[in-house]
Amino acid sequence: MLATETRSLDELETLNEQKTPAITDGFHLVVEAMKLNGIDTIYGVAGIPITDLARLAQAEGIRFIGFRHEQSAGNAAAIAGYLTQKPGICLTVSAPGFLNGLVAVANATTNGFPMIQISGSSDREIVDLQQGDYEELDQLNAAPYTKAAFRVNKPEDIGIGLARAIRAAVSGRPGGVYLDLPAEVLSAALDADAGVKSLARVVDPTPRQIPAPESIKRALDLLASAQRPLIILGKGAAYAQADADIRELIEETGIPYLPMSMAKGLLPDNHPQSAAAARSLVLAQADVVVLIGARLNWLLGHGKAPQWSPTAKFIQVDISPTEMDSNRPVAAPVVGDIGSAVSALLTTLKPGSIRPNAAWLKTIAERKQHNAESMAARLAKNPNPMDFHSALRAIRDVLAGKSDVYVVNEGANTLDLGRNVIDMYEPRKRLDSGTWGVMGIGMGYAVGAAVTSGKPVVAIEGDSAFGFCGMEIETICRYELPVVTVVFNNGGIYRGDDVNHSGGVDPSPTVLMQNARYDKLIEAFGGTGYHVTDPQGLTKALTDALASGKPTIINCVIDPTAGTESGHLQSLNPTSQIDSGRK
Ligand code: ADP
Ligand code: TZD
Ligand code: MG
Repeated sequence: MLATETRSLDELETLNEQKTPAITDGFHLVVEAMKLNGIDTIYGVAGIPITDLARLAQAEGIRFIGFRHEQSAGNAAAIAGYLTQKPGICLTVSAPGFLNGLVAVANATTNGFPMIQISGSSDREIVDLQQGDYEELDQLNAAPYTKAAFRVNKPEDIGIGLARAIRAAVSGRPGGVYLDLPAEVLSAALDADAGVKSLARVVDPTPRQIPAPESIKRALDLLASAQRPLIILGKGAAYAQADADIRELIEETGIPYLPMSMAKGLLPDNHPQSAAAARSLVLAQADVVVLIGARLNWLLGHGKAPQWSPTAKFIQVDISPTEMDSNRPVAAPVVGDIGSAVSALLTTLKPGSIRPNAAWLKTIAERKQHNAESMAARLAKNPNPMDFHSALRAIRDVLAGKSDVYVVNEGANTLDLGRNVIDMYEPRKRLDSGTWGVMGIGMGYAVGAAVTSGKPVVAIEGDSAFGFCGMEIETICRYELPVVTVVFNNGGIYRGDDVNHSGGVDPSPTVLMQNARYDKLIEAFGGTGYHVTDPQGLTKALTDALASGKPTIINCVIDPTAGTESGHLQSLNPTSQIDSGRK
């Protein structure tokens, strides 16, 4: 999987004899180690001590995408990892640059995206004696926020260091890995022959993990006993790229399924077996639930009442054994990689042995119909000023039939409503705030998706969310990426109409600049800006922007009173029962 462009050790040795002098150094070994492992892109920010590393990598044919902030570089690397199953590489300078990137490493670990943050660091002797070096920080201390963290202390360990980082990032549940390269290791010289011999090409970095046959039988026996079965597909299922087998399992058994947000499109959202429009009903009434690459975390109400039936039984397909029983006992754990597990389920499945009860399918169909009608009525309203629904309807209609477009989505109302309204038709095309509900991933994910795929990206961003990463529009313009950013401008976090109850002049904590013109920002970098206030204007702007393929921002004015505080997460937002300051 890592071998897009690889060289054998023999080839390298020959090259070495022909081209390079008898001396090499850490910089060259890092680049050679990357090439040996098929790493073709680095996302980063240059500076001491990794400037020459970035330059050399570029000179050697590795694409370097330079960002304005390390967090976005890290997010781009993480989403590249999710999309390609190869660890995305983020390169940062020491201390502050490292810490900026670390947020993305922690987020990648939380979401199960494979990435490696490679950071330069200051001289160990000075750091360890805390003598105050330039950008001094003991960076390996951040290990708890990573899936794994390694430091290379001598140049001949660079190859093994990168190999360990690659394996840690992609094997098992993928995650964010930190690789610390002190400045002195980068500049250290060593014998070129010894250097090349120290490199390592990772063989089979994501070995198949075949589930035990008895776990497959146990799962199928339980499923055969179900009256009201349900399959839940999570982003682990999307990541696994076992699309055809997953679809076959669903269609062969006739079981209704629910996609988690980043699994939307794994089967097209208009698939007749999708129960997405009857979500609360199926969660509450299912008697046997098959989780495929989805965790029973807060996004699924921890698998507990009131969202779930207390008697429901769970089958869980996951690569991580310790995920089982994490929130609720799992009756039939299937531990293995999803590709192998779903294929084993299909092979062992006796035709006709699993059939959901007809009454169950009828109940779901009725609820879907009812909810679809209410949604259609909601979307058909055309309020002035424009609300979230009518703006999203316009985007949905432009994107229908353009299934190659990646959709990035973050914000609160912008995210929650966007997930419900925008249908996806292809796997791994929806990229969003994920497990943490984090803000600031938008532009990094947009760049990562555009760079790895060459396909257009539409980023639907709350105005607050966009602010966390907005300077990357310069990056998007510099690399001329086909990214259209639609800023849902309601003048605030959740809403734009909250007031300062002290009577003072400062705005409320949730309020942003009213009437901001985000479209003008991109004009500073030669991109195209649109300012729209109604669905017709949005339809035209988005259509034109996608046709042009040029970096674009659409400032989409949304009614400041249309949103809900905390979006769909009101129950998670503690409020003061004494005096909330709202009055
Ligand atoms: P969602 O948020 O979509 O519900 P989660 O991120 O909570 O999804 O869950 C994804 C799960 O998928 C994780 O528990 C992870 O261990 C698992 N996973 C990721 N890749 C694979 C794979 N290739 N095979 C099996 N399980 C996987
Ligand atoms: N900081 C980070 C890194 N992540 C967060 N999730 C938050 C802060 C808190 N937060 C949310 O959970 S949503 C949100 C913040 C600041 C922004 C919501 O405003 P928006 O979207 O403009 O992006 P809407 O459409 O106005 O709701
Ligand atoms: Mg907003």
